[in-house]
Amino acid sequence: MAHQLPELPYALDALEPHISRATLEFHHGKHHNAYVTNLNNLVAGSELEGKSLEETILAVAGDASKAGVFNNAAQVWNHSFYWQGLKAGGGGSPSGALAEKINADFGSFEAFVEQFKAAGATQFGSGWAWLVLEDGALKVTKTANADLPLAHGQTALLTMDVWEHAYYLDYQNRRPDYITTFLDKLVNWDFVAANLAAA
Ligand code: MN3
Repeated sequence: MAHQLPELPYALDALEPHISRATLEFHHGKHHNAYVTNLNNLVAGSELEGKSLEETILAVAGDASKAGVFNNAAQVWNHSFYWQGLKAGGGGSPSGALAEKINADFGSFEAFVEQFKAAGATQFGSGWAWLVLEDGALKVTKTANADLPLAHGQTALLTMDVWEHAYYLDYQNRRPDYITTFLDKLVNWDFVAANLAAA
């Protein structure tokens, strides 16, 4: 079966005023959808047709001749994951086992926030900031363009899209304001906790 654009897990206006309906219409309906269409066109008739998204990413990661497949497959994965990490009334700090793990591995929640903000702010050009699990420890990372933790043996727990299309309609050039709002108002910590529990 061809790759599909997943439905957003909330209404297009659910994240307002922090992320507008217009941003989600373009970001999900145009950008994310284009990655799905491109990926299906690129794998049609090849040995990759019918493989899962993860299988496809791992099959072509590091293969320069398959960069188009990798970029589009990874962007499909990244966006589907990003949507789930957001929710109306989100943000603030986590609780339970996730909070304890963050305190243990970063020293404090505030230290995590500082690292995550810095990763998003210092990713030059397009890319992603991540909270990942690697060898049993939480880490903050950043990746350029479509690159993702799956290609580096890490388990993704949370991501923040810092491509301009993620925030430009709402924040213009003010990426730091988008990052602060992401953390204060939008993070779905239940999703992150479930990812940690399943890792
Ligand atoms: Mn995006």
